[in-house]
Amino acid sequence: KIIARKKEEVASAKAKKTIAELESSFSFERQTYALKDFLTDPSKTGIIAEFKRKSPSKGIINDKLSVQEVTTGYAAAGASALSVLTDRDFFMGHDDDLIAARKVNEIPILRKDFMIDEYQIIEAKALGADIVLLIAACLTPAEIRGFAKLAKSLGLSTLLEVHNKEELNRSLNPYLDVIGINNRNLKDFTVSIETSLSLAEIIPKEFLKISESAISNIETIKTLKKAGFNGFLIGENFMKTDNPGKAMTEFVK
Ligand code: IGP
Repeated sequence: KIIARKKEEVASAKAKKTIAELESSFSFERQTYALKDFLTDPSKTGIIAEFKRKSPSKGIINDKLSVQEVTTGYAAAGASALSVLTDRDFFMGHDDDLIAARKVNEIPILRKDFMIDEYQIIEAKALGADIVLLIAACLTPAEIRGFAKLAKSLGLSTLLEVHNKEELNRSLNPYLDVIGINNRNLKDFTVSIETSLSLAEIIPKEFLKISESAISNIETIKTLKKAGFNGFLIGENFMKTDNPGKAMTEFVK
């Protein structure tokens, strides 16, 4: 359902702005930040902190706060990177949220969306993103390879998201350096940290590992670090409070 909606969205975006127009945008000039450098920076927390107003599984999480106040709060709390939803229909996000976050932050930003077309990768760069998300469950291995190659040529990092062994094995390619394991099953929304723990061992050691979703206590981070995880993607646990940056500061203390 999401994929069909995305196809319409991309078609209408293409009609409004050509690839040449995207490429002439001012963001194409900027030096991007590499995700792997920030994940391995010992002065940062390894957390990729997410700005998310709403989700299909939880409904409205927080629609009161500005993207500027939330993301600068996360950066001050030691985030290695930021994740900003740009999907409107399912997550109440917006491209303008990413543009706004870019203006006030100097750490990598993930464009959190369902990427199904090369156009969206070029658009991510134009919006000021540093990282694109490729979800193995939505893409063929050839698409993942092609999209990751394009991202790399634009100076963008790719976060490949998998949630089982089969997706992992079919999707790896040399243009990737960071693998995310989603603890939330996108089909039935059930969550389990075990998903990360069991897949950790079979990820080849040249890749950095991130555990995504349903992380709400610091003990879980300790367990994941022991299992070799370099990064942690956290949204709701911070967004459900009225001061997500402060919630993150308390969390990592
Ligand atoms: C954050 P949580 O449970 O901390 O809010 O999860 C992030 O992992 C989640 O939003 C997410 C996501 C996605 C959203 C992971 N993969 C793909 C949309 C699409």
